This record gives sequence, structure tokens and C-alpha cells, in this order.
Amino acid sequence: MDAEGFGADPSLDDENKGKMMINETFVASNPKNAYEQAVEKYGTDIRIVSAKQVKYSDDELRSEVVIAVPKELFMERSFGTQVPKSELENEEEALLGEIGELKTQLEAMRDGLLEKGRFGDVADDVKKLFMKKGISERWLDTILIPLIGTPVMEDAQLLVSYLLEEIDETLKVKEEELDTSKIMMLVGPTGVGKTTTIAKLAARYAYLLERPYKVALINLDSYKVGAIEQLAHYADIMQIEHYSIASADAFGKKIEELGSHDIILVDTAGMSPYDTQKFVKTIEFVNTKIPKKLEVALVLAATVKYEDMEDIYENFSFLNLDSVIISKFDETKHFGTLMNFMLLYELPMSYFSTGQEVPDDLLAASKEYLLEQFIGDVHDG
Ligand SMILES: Nc1nc2c(ncn2[C@@H]2O[C@H](COP(=O)(O)OP(=O)(O)OP(=O)(O)O)[C@@H](O)[C@H]2O)c(=O)[nH]1
Ligand SMILES: [Mg+2]
Repeated sequence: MDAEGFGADPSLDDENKGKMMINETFVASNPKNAYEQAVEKYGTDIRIVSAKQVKYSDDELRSEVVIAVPKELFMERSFGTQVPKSELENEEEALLGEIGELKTQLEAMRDGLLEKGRFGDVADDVKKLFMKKGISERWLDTILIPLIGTPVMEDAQLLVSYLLEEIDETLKVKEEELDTSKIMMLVGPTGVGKTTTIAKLAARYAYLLERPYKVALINLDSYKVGAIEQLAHYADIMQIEHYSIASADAFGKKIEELGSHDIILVDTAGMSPYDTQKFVKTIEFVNTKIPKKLEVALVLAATVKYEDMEDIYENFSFLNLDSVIISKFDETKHFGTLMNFMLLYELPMSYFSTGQEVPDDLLAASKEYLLEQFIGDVHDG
């Protein structure tokens, strides 16, 4: 399809000057219907950025109306983040504020205590080792503070084992459910391996498990040149049905049509935290009313950079993630940053991708596998 640049809007009216604006696209069979959708969501006081006819990859002409709304309003209408407050909620908020203040005071006291003695030589060294491997000080402190004064803090080996056990307990795995039909959508930054993993999962369900499952693939990536062909290539080799879909409406209809399938795998466009257009589009797809639950899996590369982790989480957690698929296990020997991500956000892991080979390089997620890689790295340190 055509794609036009979307960005900050220069001609803001006085009321909205200085506010962060979000451009949202409404798609319908004609401009009027698209505009009506926008009005239904935001009322008539909206500003249209552009309106155009677009030819989608299923060859149909549709109208895209892009409007700009203040970010707060977008968040409120899209996610209901700002509900009017009742008196009770105000009281609750005041109470929470007081608790927050107490917490800050306690933390200051704790930091004061720690400044004097820290954890002692042995525990400090162990803590440093884990931090060097990528585990955050915040997480380590929550585990170590309750241990102050106990013998485990004096025994490096014991403390390392204790921390590994805590890591093991904190990690979560989403077991593979084979007895219910499901729709799984893969989202994530560009180039992490979403399409390759979809192909591997398709082969796994269609051919490699105890019985063959009825699989279909849907591609929602209308941005990347060659995205349709990339998925179609795998699907054709495996003789698995595949569809390319451009609008939330068509997506909903296709899911209904595929009602008798055991598993529908949905590929999406890779997006950076700053791709507002793709972001809005993906939210439209995720919010499509469909008869079955849509499981959203974030694909995260094991090579993820520490600086990018928080942005990735912020960007994708809006999509109500059900699990994380970790890709590119074979591309690094350092798993601390990834481990830190899993410990901080406590999302269950569903699959691991361990190489480029379709369909071989895919494993159902296991704590043992990740821990083994991580321990190898810790011991090297
Ligand atoms: N080494 C290694 N490479 C992988 C793995 N998974 C995918 N790749 C490679 O990473 C590259 C990108 O893979 P894609 O599946 O196209 O990634 P994507 O997330 O769909 O990319 P976009 O659609 O552009 O966002 C390809 O060269 C894949 O072969 C993996 O587990 N290990
Ligand atoms: Mg892709």
C-alpha cells in the first residue's frame, strides 16, 4: 500500500500548542465513514491531518483519514487511562501518596545504612559479579537486603547459588497449550526474527508435534518491501495457507473465516519505539473484535542492548503481552541483559529461537536452558 510520512504537526491551534500530538489513522470504505469513526471516538472537535484513497495489497481501495489528537486524549480514549475520579479514589490517592512518602523515607534510611557497611566484602563481590553480567542493582538489592546479617552473605559460593535460585523462581514459562485452538500474534522491533519464528512455529504445529494441527498464517506487515513474499515463501514450501491483510476489519473477517483452524499465526511489521503510525495500526489490529483470544508474543533478541530494554518494554507492553519469544540465542554468550529484562518485567517466556534454520532452530521455552546459558556466562566471570 501507499505509505505517507506522519510526524509532528506544525499547525497546532492555541489550545493544543505545546502538547504532544498523536496522529491516528481511521480506515473505511469511504472518507465519510472513516471520519465518522474518528468522530465517534473523539467527538467533532478534531483536526484532520490528511485524507486519501489507498490501494491495499488485497487490491481494494480504501480511505484513510488521519487525525491529530493530544496524546492524553488518545491514551484516554484508546486505553481508558484517565477515568473521572470519585471521592473515594481521591482519598485512596492521598493515602497512596503518604505510603509513597514513607517508602521514600525508609529507602533513604536503608541507603544510609548501606552506605556505611554495604553488604560486606563477600556479598559486595558477588553483587558486583552479577551486575557486571547485566543484572540490575535494583533487583539484586531487593534480594540481598533481607539477607543482611545472615551467614549466606559471608559465603560467596552459597550466595551465588542463592541468587541463581531466586532467578529461577522469578523466571516464568508459558507452557505450550496444545488442546485449545489459538491465535498467536508476534510483535517486536525490526529484524528480531518475527517472520522466521512464525515459519518455524508453523512447521512445528503442522508437522513436528504428535499430531498435525491445522495452521494458517496471516501477514499484517504492509510496510516492508518483500514482507508478503518472505512469509509466502515459507508457507508455500510447507503448503500452509497464508493471507496478507491490511485493515482491522479484514483481519476480523479472516479470523472468523478461519474458525476451524487450530492455530493462526499472525506476523506484524517490526517497529521502533518511535513508529507512531505502525504503533497505532498494530493497536487497531490487537483491538479487533474476534471470537477467540488473541495471544500477543513479544519477540526479543537475546542480543538486546541494555539501553534499549526499557524503551522496548514501554513500547510493547501496551499490547498486553502474553509471552516473550527470545530469538538469536546463538548470537551471544552474554545473557545478563536479557535475564535482567525477564527478572524486572516478569513476563512468561514461550519459545526460544536458536538459529536461522527453519524449522529446526526452535525450542519450547525452559528456565533450565536460559539458566544454563547464564550460569556459563557467570562462571566465565
Ligand atoms: N542467528 C540467528 N538469526 C536469526 C534468528 N532468527 C532470525 N534470524 C535472522 O534474522 C534476520 C531477520 O529475521 P526476520 O524473521 O526477517 O525478522 P523480522 O523480525 O520478521 O524482521 P522485520 O519484519 O523486518 O521486522 C534473518 O536473517 C533471519 O534469518 C536466530 O534465532 N538466530
Ligand atoms: Mg518480518
